[in-house]
Amino acid sequence: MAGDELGSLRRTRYSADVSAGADGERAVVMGWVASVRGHGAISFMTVRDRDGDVQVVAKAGSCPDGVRERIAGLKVHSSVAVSGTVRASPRSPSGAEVVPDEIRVFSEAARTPPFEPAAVTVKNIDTRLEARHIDLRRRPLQHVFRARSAVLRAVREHLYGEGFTEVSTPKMISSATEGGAALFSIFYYDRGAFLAQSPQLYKEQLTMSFEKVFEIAPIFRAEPSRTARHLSEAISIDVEEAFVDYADAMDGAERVVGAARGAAARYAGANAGSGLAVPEMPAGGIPRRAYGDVVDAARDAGAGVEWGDDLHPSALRKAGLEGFYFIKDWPAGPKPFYVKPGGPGGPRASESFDLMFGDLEISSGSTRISGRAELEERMRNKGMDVGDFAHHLGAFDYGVPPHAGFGIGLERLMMALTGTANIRDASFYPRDADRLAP
Ligand code: AMO
Repeated sequence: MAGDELGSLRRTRYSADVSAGADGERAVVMGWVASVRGHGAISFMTVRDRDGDVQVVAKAGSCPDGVRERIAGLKVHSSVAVSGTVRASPRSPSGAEVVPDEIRVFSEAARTPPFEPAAVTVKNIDTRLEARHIDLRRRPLQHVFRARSAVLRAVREHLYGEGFTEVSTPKMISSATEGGAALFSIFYYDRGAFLAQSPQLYKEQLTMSFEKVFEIAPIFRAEPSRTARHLSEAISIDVEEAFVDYADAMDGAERVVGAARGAAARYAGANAGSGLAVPEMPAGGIPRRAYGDVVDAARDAGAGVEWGDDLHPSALRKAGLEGFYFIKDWPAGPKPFYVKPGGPGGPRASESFDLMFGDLEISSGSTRISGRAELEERMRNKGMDVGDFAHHLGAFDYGVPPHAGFGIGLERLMMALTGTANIRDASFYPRDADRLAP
C-alpha cells in the first residue's frame, strides 16, 4: 500500500520538546512507531525520534475514531507523523503526551522485526547485524554512536587547536606499508593494487610540507583473526609531526585521548541512563611502562613470556595492568620498517609505544627513521623490495625532518570510552572475515 505523502506537513517539535510546559500547544511529531497497545476505546503509541520517545494517547471521544483505529493497527518501525495537542501527563515518562487529531503513515512496516525497538540486549550479534538498519535505532547503540560523533568532533577541534592540518591520502595504493600479510588486493584498471593498511608513508611525507598533519579515515586489514577487537575496515586517527620524537608523540596521544574522553564524559553526563561506562583518566597522567618491565611483571605473574615476545592480552591480564597506560621501547625486530631502532630501551629496542586500555591496544606510534640509508637497510633486513618504495625514498633526497606520530583505532578507542565489549558495535556497518554485508 502506498504510504501517505509528506506534502507540506513539517515537524514542529522533537520528542524532547513535548513536555508538561507545552501543555495545550499544537505539535507535529515525526518518527518511528516503537510500540503500540490498544485497549478497545483507547490506544497508546510510542513514537521514537532522534531525541527520544513521545507518548501518543488516542482515546475515544478526545480524538477521531479513524485516527484511533489506525494507530491501533500499526506495526512497530512504521514511519509516521502525528499532529495533535500536547497534554501534560504525569503517567508519561516525559511528563506529557500528544492527543492526536491526524496521523500520517509514510511507510508501514512490512514484517514483524527479529527484535523489538526497545530491546536493551539481543543475544545474537549476527541477528542484529543482519538487520543493522533497525538495530541502530536501539537506544544502547544510539548512545555509543552519538558519543562517537561527539568524540570525533572533539578530537578534530583539539587537533586543529594544536595547529594540525587535516589531510586525506590515497586508499588505493601500489605497495604495503605495514607488512605484507594483512593486505587486501584489488584490481586497478589492468594492474594489481592494494587497499591502504594505513596512511603511514603519506603522513610522514606530508610533515615535509605541513609539519603537523592528521587524518581520520578508513584503514584496511585482511585480518584472519575472528576476535571481538579486529575489523577488516577500521577508522584510524592518524597523527604525524615534524621535529619531535616518540616521547612528544606519547604526550600528543595522551592529549587526544584526554579530549576524546572529555567528550564521551560530557555526552554521558548529558544523557542520564545512557549506560556508557566512561573511564577516568589516570591521575597524574597516563603511566609509561617500559616493555622490558612489563615482560618482567608478566613473567613474575606466571606468564610464559621472554624479552622479544609479543605481549598477548592474557599476559597483560596476568600482569594486572588496567586502565590507560603506555608500553614503550618495544623490541625493534617485529616493528614495521619505518620505526626508529634503538633509544632508551637499548640497541635491540626501538623508539616506539603502544597505548593500552587494560589488555586492549588502542594506538601505536614511534619516532620514524628519517635517514634514507638507514630506512633502506631496515627494508632489506625485512626482505622488502626497496624498488617498490622508490617514490617514498625519493622524498629523503629533499630534507625529511626528524618526525614521529601515532595512529589511534577509533573503534577501539570507543570500546574503551563506552565499555563496548565487541568492536562490531563501535562500527556502523562492521566488516570482518565473515561479513561483507550489509
Ligand atoms: P597499527 O598497525 O598498530 O599501527 O594500527 C594502529 C591502531 O589501529 C587500530 N587497528 C585496528 N582496529 C581494529 N581492527 C584492526 N584490524 C586494526 N588494526 C589496527 C588499533 C591500532 O593500535 N602506521 C601505524 C601507526 C603509527 O605508527 O602512526 C599503524 O598502522 O587501535
